[in-house]
Amino acid sequence: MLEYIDLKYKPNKDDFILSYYVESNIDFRKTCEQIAAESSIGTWTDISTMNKRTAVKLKPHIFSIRKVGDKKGNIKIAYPYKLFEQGSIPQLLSSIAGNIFGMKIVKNLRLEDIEFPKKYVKSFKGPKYGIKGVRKKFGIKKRPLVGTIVKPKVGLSPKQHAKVAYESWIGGCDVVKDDENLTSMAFNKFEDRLKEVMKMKEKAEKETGEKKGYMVNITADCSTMLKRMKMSKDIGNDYAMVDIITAGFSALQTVREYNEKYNLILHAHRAMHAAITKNKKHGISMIAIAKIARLIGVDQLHIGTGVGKMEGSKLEVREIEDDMEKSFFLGKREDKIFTPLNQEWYNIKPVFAVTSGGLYPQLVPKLIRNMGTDIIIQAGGGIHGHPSGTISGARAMRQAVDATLEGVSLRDYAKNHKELREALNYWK
Ligand code: CAP
Ligand code: MG
Repeated sequence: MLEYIDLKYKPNKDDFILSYYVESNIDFRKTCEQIAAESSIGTWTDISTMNKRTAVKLKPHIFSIRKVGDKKGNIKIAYPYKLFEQGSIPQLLSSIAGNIFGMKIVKNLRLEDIEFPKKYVKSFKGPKYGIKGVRKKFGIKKRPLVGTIVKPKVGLSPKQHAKVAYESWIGGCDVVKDDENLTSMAFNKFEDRLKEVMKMKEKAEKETGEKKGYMVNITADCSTMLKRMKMSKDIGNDYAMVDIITAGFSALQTVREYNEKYNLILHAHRAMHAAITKNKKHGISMIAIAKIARLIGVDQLHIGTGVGKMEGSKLEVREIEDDMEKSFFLGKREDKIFTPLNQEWYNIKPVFAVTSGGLYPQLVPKLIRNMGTDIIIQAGGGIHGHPSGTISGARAMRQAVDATLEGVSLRDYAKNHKELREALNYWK
């Protein structure tokens, strides 16, 4: 049987480094060997067809084992570069995130992080705009962008949807997005909505003198998404929003490819991520998903709030944000099991972190304290649920951001900002 555990192995610059949390149903080392085998060149038994070249050139090495119990712990595996197809996320995941999750000998398995080698990073385009490019589009140098999601999620007609978007923009939102499950339904067809909202966007830009953005949700089968990108481009829109998990990484790579000619800002929603990221013992971490999204080249990515209604601690959200923003991410957190890996990003631009989910004015100071100002703050219920309606809701969110940037408490700022005062009294 091939041996994969080699604690003396030193990864070379072309290796992929994978960090996994493993819980085994049998002998721990045996399960680790099987994980390395099944994710690369091996299977459950020795085979007569194995050849020396494969065994030597393509065999991964388990070079680090940190146990936290009899049959569980963190392992790091170095995979040879030649195991992977340049520029193909589907093939990468079919290997390092494929069969191994289903092996009976594995009780739990979580892919914690992936460190990509330079040659692989260079085989991707990364974001077209990145943080700087989006900020330049809006002429917003420093402060967080403020956005909303039109609510109800679905159900409005195109004209009603456009009215909510208009009120959000004149109330102070920079960007307005479709909800993740609004694409093109009988009551709100994609092309009708796009037309109506663009009319309102133009009106809001004229009245406010500010650039506004509309993240239209193009999510569908791949060929329909490409058609919708063209429609968004042709009508003069700046954005395309994609639910990247439900649409799939292969489709996202094609959308990014076509974006070379459409030049849209790609907004990535992560609906369904929690089916694989939430369980801290089994699945794939959000930081690994986020790194894949940055490689493929989304410009904006939902990464959580640390304070709102969705899963994700402040520390996790900040780490993901750092990995999205920095040109070199230093994996530093030493907790008992998981330490994020380093990542040099070379030519890959930073991704704008989108923070959303149960947000409302009161949470803005904590949000900015934890995540900084290079973020896009999105509130749906936190704007359209304001007691005086959408325009006031948008104003209250902008006032909360302005107060925080001026170092003034919301309570003090609310003394002469009615909309914020109403929000503070309404959401105790
Ligand atoms: C937020 C939201 C977003 C979630 C996604 C929603 O609305 O539109 O999809 O933020 O979560 O449908 O819940 P609210 P995440 O502001 O009304 O909560 O960003 O964590 O992926
Ligand atoms: Mg939503």
